[in-house]
Amino acid sequence: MLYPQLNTSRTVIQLSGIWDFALCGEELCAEMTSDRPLTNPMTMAVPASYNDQKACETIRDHYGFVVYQRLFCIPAPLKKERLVLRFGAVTHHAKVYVNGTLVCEHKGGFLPFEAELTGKVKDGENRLTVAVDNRIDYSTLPVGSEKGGNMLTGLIPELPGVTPKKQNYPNFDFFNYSGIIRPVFLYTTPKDYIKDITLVPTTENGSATVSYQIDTVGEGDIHITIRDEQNKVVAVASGNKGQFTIENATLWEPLNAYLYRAQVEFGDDCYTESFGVRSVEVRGTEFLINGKPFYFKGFGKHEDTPFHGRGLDEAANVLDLSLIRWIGANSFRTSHYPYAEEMMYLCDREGIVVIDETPAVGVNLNFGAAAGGEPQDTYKILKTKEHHEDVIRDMIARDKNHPCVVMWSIANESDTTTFPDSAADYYKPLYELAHACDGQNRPVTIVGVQNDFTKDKTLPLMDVICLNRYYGWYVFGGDLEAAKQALRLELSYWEAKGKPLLFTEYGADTVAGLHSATPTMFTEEYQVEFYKAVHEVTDSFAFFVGEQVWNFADFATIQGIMRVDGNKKGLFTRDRKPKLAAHYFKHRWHQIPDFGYKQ
Ligand code: BDP
Repeated sequence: MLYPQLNTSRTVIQLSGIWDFALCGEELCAEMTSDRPLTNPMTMAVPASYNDQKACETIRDHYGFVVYQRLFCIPAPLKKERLVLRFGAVTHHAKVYVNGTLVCEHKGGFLPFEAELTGKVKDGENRLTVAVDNRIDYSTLPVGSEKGGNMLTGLIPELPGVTPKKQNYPNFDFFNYSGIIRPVFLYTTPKDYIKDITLVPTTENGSATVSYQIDTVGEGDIHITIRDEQNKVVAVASGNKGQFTIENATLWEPLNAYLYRAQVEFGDDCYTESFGVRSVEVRGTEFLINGKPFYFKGFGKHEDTPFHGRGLDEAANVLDLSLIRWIGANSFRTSHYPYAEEMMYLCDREGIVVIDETPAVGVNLNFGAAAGGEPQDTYKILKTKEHHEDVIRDMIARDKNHPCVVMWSIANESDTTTFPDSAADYYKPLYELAHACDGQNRPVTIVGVQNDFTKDKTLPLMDVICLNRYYGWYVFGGDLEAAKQALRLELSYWEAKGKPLLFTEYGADTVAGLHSATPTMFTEEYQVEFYKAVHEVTDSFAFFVGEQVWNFADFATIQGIMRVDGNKKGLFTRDRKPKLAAHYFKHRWHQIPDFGYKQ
C-alpha cells in the first residue's frame, strides 16, 4: 500500500490536530455515529493515544468504544479528483463514518487502511466520525481478555457483590494504548491511478538489476525513471512489469544508507518510491547483508513516549535513531507490532536495520496474564489464525520496498512447547505465507519465549533462531554464575541446529538512580553485570549473530504487582536518559564491527 505523497498529480491534506472526542461503552451508540455533533465533546489530539491526554482514570483505563469527530471540506479545485481517506493506524478496531454513513471498518491497530470517498462527500462541511474499540480478546492481535488476574484467586473466598471494574487485560507486557495513533490523511489522485509499486533489487558484480511491478487502475502507459541521490537519471523502463539495471550501483549499507528513487508515471498520475540496493541472505550460520556476515547490535523497542502514548512522535523517532548511533548500535526489532510508516522511511534514510514484527504477541495461553491452571492448547482455543494471515500480508504489502527491513518476525513469544505439534501446525503455513508475500524473499523468523527449548518444533522451522532469554533475571535472578552455565547449555543445544541465532531480548529491570556496591537486582550495577555475564557466554559462540537488548527505553505497562511505574528494562529511561548500562554498551558496541565480528 502506497504512503500518501504530495506531488504534481496528488494532493495530501493532513487531518492532524484537535478533534472532538467522547467515551462510549461496550455497545456503540448509534446516536454518536449519526450526522450530528457529539454532545458536550471533549478535546483530543490526533494522532496520539487518548489514554494519557487527560488527568482522568476513566479515560486512561477505558474499555470499549470511544468516538472521535471533526469536520472537513474539500477545496473546490480538487473536486474532480479521486478522493481517499487514509488512516496510518487506529488501535484496535475502527468504524469510520462520513456524514453518518459507514465508509469503512478495520480490524487491527497497527497497520494502515483507507476508504475511497469519491462521490461520497458534499460541498461545504462534511462530518467525519471515527468509532474506536480498544477491546482485545482471543481473536485479536495482540491477544487479551477482560478477565483480570488476581494473585490470590483460589486462596480467597467467593466475595458476592464485589464487582471489579471491567478493563482490558493484555496478555502482553505493554500498556494497551488506544485511539487514532497515526496520521489521518485525505489525499487525491487522478481517476486513473497508480495503485501499488513493487521493487525487487538484486546485485551482481557491482551492478543492480531491479525487477518491478506497477499495479494501476484505469488506462495509460507506464514510464519509470530511476534517479540517484544526485538526481542523475541512472535507468529508465516502461510497462507494468519488467526489469531495469543500475550500472555501478551504490549499495544501501547499515549506517551508510544510499537511496535511489523510482519515479513512476501513469497517464496523469505519478508517484516516486525510494528504494535501496542491498541483499539479505542466510547462509549456514551466517546472516549476510550485501554478502557480508552482519552482527545485529541493538534493541527491542516500543512506540512509547510520555503524553503521546503509542502515538506517532517524530521528534522521539529522530532522537531514538540518534541514540542508536550514539551507543554504537545498528538495528532494532519493531517489537511487538509494525511501527509507523514514517519510522520505516526514517530507518531507510539513516541506515538502521529493522526486524519487522507483526502484532502477534500474547498468542500463548500458558504464559503471562492468561496462564494458570491446567496447560491449555493455545491453538485450539484462540481464534487468531485468519487475522494472523491478514496482518502478515498487510505488513509485508506495506513494508516490502523498505531496504531497512532485513527480516520478518511473524510473532513474539507464542506458545511453541506446551503442545508442540499444534504450534508447528499453526506456524508452518504462516512462515510459508510470509515468504510467498515477499518478492525479496527475506528471512522469516518467530521470536521464541524462554521455555523448554528441547520440545520446540516451531523455532527450528524458521530461517533464523531468535530467542528472548532472561537467564539472570526471570531465571536464576541474582545468580549470574548459574545463569551463565544455563545459557551455555542452551546455546550448545541450538548450535547443533546449524542456523544463525540472535537474542531479540535479554535484560534486567533497573531503576535509574538505584545503586549498590554489591550488584543486586534492580540496581544500575546489576544491569551492567547481567549484560557482562551474558556476553561472556554469547561471545564464545560463532553462530550467535546478534544481540538486541530488552529494551531501548523504559515503557508503560498495565498497573500490577509485576511492574513499578512500567517496565524498567530500558538502557534509557522513558525520557531517554542513559543508565549506567548504556555507557557499558557504548564502549562495547563501538568496538564490535557491523560486519565480520565472529570471523
Ligand atoms: C518478554 C516479552 C516482552 C516483555 C519482557 C519483559 O516479549 O514484551 O516486556 O519479556 O518481561 O516476555 O520485560
